[in-house]
Amino acid sequence: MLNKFLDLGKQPIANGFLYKDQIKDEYFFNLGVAFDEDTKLITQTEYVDPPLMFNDEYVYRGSMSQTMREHFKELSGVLWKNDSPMPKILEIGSNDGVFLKHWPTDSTVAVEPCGNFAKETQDMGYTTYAEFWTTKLAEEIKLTNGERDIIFAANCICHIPDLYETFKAVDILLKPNGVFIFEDPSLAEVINNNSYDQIYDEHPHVFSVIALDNLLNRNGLEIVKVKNLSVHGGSNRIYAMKKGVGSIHKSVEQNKSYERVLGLDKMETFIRFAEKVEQSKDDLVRLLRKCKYEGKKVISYGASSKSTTIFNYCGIGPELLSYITDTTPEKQGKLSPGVHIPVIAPEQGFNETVHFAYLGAWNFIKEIKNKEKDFVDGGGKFITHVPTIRVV
Ligand code: DWN
Repeated sequence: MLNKFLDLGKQPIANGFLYKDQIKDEYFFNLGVAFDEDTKLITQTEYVDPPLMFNDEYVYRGSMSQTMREHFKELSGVLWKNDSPMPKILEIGSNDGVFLKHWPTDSTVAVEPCGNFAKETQDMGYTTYAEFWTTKLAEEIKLTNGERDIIFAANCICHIPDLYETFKAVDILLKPNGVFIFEDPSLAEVINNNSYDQIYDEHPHVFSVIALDNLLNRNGLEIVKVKNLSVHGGSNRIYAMKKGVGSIHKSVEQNKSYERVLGLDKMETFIRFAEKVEQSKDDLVRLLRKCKYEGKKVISYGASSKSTTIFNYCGIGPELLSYITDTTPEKQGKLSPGVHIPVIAPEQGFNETVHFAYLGAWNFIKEIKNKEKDFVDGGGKFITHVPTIRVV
């Protein structure tokens, strides 16, 4: 049974950056968040149809941050050591190839429903299926390319509404002793950081290890290891295998018991979370209005999907944030989804005229602070809502 605990209101497609003449056709949906008493999964009350989000015009590039480029390089080094046989890998949701590029083209297969990115990795030499991940596709790949030693997915599984279909498809394509490795934002960190902006159309679920264990178990798989990661504001890398094949590492029970201490298996926890979300909204709007009243120039740094949730839920538009700077060419020159704040290149607007920059990409705070030393030295300040509204 689904118990709704949070209403983030009318929201647009989080990555639906648009031109002025597209405003009249902009798509909106109601973003409600619920706790499933049966599986303990945090999920949305209404799922957006995937092709509305993931299509040939998709704009998010995983390789835009140095942190993520290094993250995938390091992981690739862990998954394959020079003296071991090269594993046959399949990546679900390969985006612009930020992970894929560390693997040989002849034994690696990719699945990417966004046609523009599928073409990029095809051009890099990888067999890329420009399709959504389904049992039918898994059967086809098994016939054509063979079973896989490793099925990998980063920031992808929590994007798929039907988890039963997803896990069944993994079970079809995984070798008997193969490993399914996937990483997604951690519910524990979302609760600890009050980072409710991790919830938007592309993230129909936010995973706890408890919920994933329940869901994988119902589909012939089980978690054998969990690694906590710092990326994207705190994520978990889950290692799963076919049931009964691998030995279970102590990290699985450790994570589950930590989550029980946090109350991630109880509705009351999420009711309290919803109260904190509302408080965060009031505090952010108050701070931005104060800045405006004092004549300060405030912009946003990083046109993230996460900030789409914040701006639309809080009702923050160009009257409070002059513009957003972002390094992604595909977002520049457009308006942000729903509230229509102009997005420009950092070279055009991240300068000494800016007093405050709201961190839309707070998850890269270290990287950004290092990069923007001149801004900070010149008296510029960042604003973040994580874990509470503050100037840093
Ligand atoms: O799961 C998802 C995550 C991994 O990526 C997707 N559903 C979509 C996307 O979410 P996001 O847009 O919230 O991700 P980021 O990586 O937090 O977005 C940061 C944005 O900020 C990007 O558009 C790049 C930009 N940026 C920038 O302009 N200057 C980032 C850095 C580090 C910078 O220095």
